[in-house]
Amino acid sequence: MTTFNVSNTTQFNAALASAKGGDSIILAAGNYGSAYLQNKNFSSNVTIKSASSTNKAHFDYVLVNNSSNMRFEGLDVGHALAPGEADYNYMMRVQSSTGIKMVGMSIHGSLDNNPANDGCGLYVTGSSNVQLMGTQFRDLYRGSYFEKDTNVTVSANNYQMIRMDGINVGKIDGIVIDKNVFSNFHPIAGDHADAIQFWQVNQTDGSSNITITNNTVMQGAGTGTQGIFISDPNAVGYKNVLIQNNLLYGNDQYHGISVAGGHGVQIIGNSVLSNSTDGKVYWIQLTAGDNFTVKDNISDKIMVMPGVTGVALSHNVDLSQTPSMASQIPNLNAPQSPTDLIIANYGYHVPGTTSVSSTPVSTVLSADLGSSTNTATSAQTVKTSVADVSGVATQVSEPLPTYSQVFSAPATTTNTSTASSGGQVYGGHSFHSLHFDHFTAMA
Ligand SMILES: [Ca+2]
Repeated sequence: MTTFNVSNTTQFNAALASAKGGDSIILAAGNYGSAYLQNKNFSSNVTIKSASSTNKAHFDYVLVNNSSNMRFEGLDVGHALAPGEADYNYMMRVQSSTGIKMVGMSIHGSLDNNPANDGCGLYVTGSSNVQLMGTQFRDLYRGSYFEKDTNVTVSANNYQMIRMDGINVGKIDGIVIDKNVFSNFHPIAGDHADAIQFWQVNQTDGSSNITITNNTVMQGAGTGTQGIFISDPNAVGYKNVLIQNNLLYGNDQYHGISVAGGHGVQIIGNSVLSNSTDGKVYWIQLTAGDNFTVKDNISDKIMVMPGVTGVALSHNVDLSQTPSMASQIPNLNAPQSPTDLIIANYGYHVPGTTSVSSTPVSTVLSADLGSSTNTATSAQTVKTSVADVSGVATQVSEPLPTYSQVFSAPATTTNTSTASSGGQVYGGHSFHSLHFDHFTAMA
């Protein structure tokens, strides 16, 4: 095990050239420019780490290509867009790689509290066994995008001051999205902002084994976003999906949790809420697919659209049906933190505080959900522990950072150049042209 202490690009490149599995490269604070890490295959982790957690070593751009077993820790990655640089360019790319870990990173655009002038954060494609944890995304068009990957963990990351989407997922087999925090988004007119969005446009295969747990989406000082939006299914769709114990709070939006083309989907114990005077209902909606379990949720509204089959609905609060339940919510109209939105017996709870069965999520995920035409069985509807996602609990040893720990300077509470809560144009998704028309299903 060798530790290389480096303080400039020449030393960094030399250390990389001689590093072996188990070695560490410790970077003094400074600007290391752009890194192109290709064909770096190590037998075990090589750690590339900032010496200081408060004065991070900076890269303008990082590419990891055709490589394996690297752990990036505490690096600052990003840049303001150059004149003429496209806003779909990413600050960091991981492609055709395996065993890549990114921990405690800061990935950002120009830190001027305006995500309308920024590129995208992290793109991971064609890769396996990827972990993204404890990383801050800020001042970005999009936060992170995973496409054609297997076995991905996205945990305890913080998405703030984002223009469009926090997490995007294309074709995937095996992803855990757990304990991430989303707040203070600033879409501009024409954007279709989601905290978490899955789609399958132009993908030749479906997605499977998706776990979305313990995430919180608070509107904060920004514009309300859609929450967990699983859309645009191809013929295969989304198989084996667990959406549990997420808190979604946003105004001026409809899609809190929306699933189209799911096969074997559990939606359990989520809170999907908006201000009582909001003109739009923030809903849980099932659009196409089969074998759904929906229980223990509280939402403005819960809707199962025609054609969806095999739905087991139980023990939910639909505030459009029982508006009196809203009075149990501590501070529905001006929540300062997730605890202002927690009630007993339904919806989101702080992870680890619920009294539920001991069946771990991993057990449910590994259960055979049967053919896509089966209806939900009692075994699938057992309420599961939300604090014991296999593999994640041991990886995250510290609590979520507070906002002040994440960013030394607070985000502006108003952003007149980009805030447009009343002016979004729906259906004009610019990222791909075949986007599902969200409102056709309402007709
Ligand atoms: Ca910016």
